[in-house]
Amino acid sequence: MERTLIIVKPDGVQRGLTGEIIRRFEARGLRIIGMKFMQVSRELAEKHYEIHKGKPFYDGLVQYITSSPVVALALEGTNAVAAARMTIGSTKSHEAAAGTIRGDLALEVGRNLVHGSDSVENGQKEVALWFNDSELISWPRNTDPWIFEGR
Ligand code: IDP
Ligand code: MG
Repeated sequence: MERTLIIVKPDGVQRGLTGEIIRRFEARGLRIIGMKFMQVSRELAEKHYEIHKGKPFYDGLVQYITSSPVVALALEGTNAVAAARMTIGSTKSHEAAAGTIRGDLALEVGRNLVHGSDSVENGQKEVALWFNDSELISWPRNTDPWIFEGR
């Protein structure tokens, strides 16, 4: 099953949108296998955003994600990565389609509320970076056969 790491970023938590954001992923059918409220360390932020190192927005990005608590979620589902990215919307919030989290709730790229893994490989890697095995729960959800055909 695909996995994706979702982060409700500091602006989402500060604005009281945590529930609204999680609701959209739950309603989409993705299964929560891990969730925690946490303060991101500089070390974790730098590892997570390693690929953006050297870009002009990198320092601001690390500052943003460590500025205040976040809620991290590990989600599982068929097509979890692509489906979550569509639910999140384009990186530049002002260009994100209406109906997406960013398109409905955000205006700027540097305050775009939420992170979602960008590939199946990164979904597995990021979930492993943010969660210990003991923080992940593999559970059969009673609605799974109504969401995942043939399971
Ligand atoms: P994504 O979150 O849609 O996958 P990425 O390109 O992976 O977007 O960029 C990671 C994060 O870096 C974005 O979500 C956003 O918070 C921030 N970011 C990206 N581009 C810019 C920029 O041009 N200015 C300020 N922040 C940016
Ligand atoms: Mg990204």
